[in-house]
Amino acid sequence: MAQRVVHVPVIFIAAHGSFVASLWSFLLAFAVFETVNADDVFSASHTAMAQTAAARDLRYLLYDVNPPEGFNLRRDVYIRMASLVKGLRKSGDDWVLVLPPWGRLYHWQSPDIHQVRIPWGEFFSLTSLQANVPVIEYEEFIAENGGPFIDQVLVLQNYAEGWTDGKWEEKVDERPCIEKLMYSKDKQGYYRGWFWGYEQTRARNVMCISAQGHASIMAPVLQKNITVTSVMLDRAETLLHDYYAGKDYWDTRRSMVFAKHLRLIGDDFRAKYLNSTDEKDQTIYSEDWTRMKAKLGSAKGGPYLGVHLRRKDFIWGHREDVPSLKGAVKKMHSLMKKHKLDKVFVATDADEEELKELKRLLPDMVRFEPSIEDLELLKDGGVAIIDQWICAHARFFIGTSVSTFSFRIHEEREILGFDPKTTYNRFCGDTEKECEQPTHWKIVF
Ligand SMILES: Nc1nc2c(ncn2[C@@H]2O[C@H](COP(=O)(O)OP(=O)(O)OP(=O)(O)O)[C@@H](O)[C@H]2O)c(=O)[nH]1
Ligand SMILES: *[C@@H]1O[C@H](CO)[C@@H](O)[C@H](O)[C@H]1NC(C)=O
Ligand SMILES: *[C@@H]1O[C@H](CO)[C@@H](O)[C@H](O)[C@H]1NC(C)=O
Repeated sequence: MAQRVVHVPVIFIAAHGSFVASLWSFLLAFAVFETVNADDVFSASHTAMAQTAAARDLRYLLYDVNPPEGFNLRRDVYIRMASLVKGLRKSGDDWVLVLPPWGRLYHWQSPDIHQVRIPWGEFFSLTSLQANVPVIEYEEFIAENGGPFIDQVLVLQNYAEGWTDGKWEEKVDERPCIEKLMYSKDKQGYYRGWFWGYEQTRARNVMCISAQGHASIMAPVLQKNITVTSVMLDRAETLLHDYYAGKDYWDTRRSMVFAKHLRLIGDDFRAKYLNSTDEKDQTIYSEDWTRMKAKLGSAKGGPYLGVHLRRKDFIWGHREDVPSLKGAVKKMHSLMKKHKLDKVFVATDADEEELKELKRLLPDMVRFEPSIEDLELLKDGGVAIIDQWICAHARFFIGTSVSTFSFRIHEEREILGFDPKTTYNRFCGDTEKECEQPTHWKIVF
């Protein structure tokens, strides 16, 4: 058990003469530090699990999400799955959550870089995740399981008939597949599918399950109906949060600590270009999320305006809650004046043409723009996290309407202890009449 839980994400990559690479030797030194730390952090849970392990069968929950969903909704689905596994562990078997490798995301289009089969350790601190619920990387699952075989895939779907008599009730049933099955049988009778880009992976059995309700409605099915060792829930986003923004939600959310190398790169960037350090800005961070209990209003933040300006598909649909570039820049100027900030950091997915226009309208904006070498190291997911980390440390933040990318920044700022007035702000569309601002979700400790 002990060997399974302690996993140290060491990243071996050749250094290039770049901003990121200059930090690399330091990061490798840190990897050694985390090895030691990992043991400390989890020694308590090792003992607790070792005691019961003998009486309980080890079982694995795997999951995947509808392919078009983005990075930040996937982070949300993780919270639902962690909650399910916690519930399963309370009664019965010794369930472990297998982290679905990252890759093939619609938004991750940086050319010529390898963006598939990315382990969670490249983006998140595994020791932090493990302090919340037992998790392992997919490749560890293959090793422990004795091969790339998943016993049972359950493809989740809604009910073909919708809500009967317009009444919503929680239910789950085995049903014929509604959509075309994304798995097909090979000559040996195994099911082949995407499986995060692992071509050798196959499933012994696949069936469709209509589910309507919270993640925990799957618990009885996984405990009683299905008894095999490894079960994968595909289309896991079908299940809802058990208690959105409740204690369990926040425990899991707080455990999703960004990988140390990404935080360090973000911190270095803040110090270098934004005159922002944790001491001055009162944003001291604890590596151990269980001790991170900053009071609301205690964080001051760096002397800059943080902006998340979501573009691409958000403007293609001509949504009325998303501003023009001109409108957004006007708002930024007025916020900088109001809060006496002379710097603005902009995180955006704008395409090249829009970016050019934005640079023309806002020549002094600060952006995190990695070189191609850095991008190879960080990947689009790492750059997105660094953008979020820098926005999370700004004295004042404004994001984009109903963007999960912006929502995750709100949560990060809540964890850091910012006054909600500085966090729950969004741009309004140029002609939007009622511009409702985002909801404040308070941490439940
Ligand atoms: N680096 C960076 N990437 C961004 C930014 N905004 C969007 N992206 C990319 O585009 C993706 C947006 O998808 P999501 O993360 O799901 O967030 P969302 O804004 O709710 O988008 P939808 O899921 O499409 O509604 C992100 O994961 C990033 O890959 C940004 O400011 N900086
Ligand atoms: C689980 O088993 C029970 C009892 O046999 C049955 O009534 C139910 O339909 C099953 N549920 C699923 C999702 O297979
Ligand atoms: C950085 O911030 C400090 C105050 O926190 C200020 O005294 C100093 O002048 C700033 N430096 C620059 C280069 O703006």
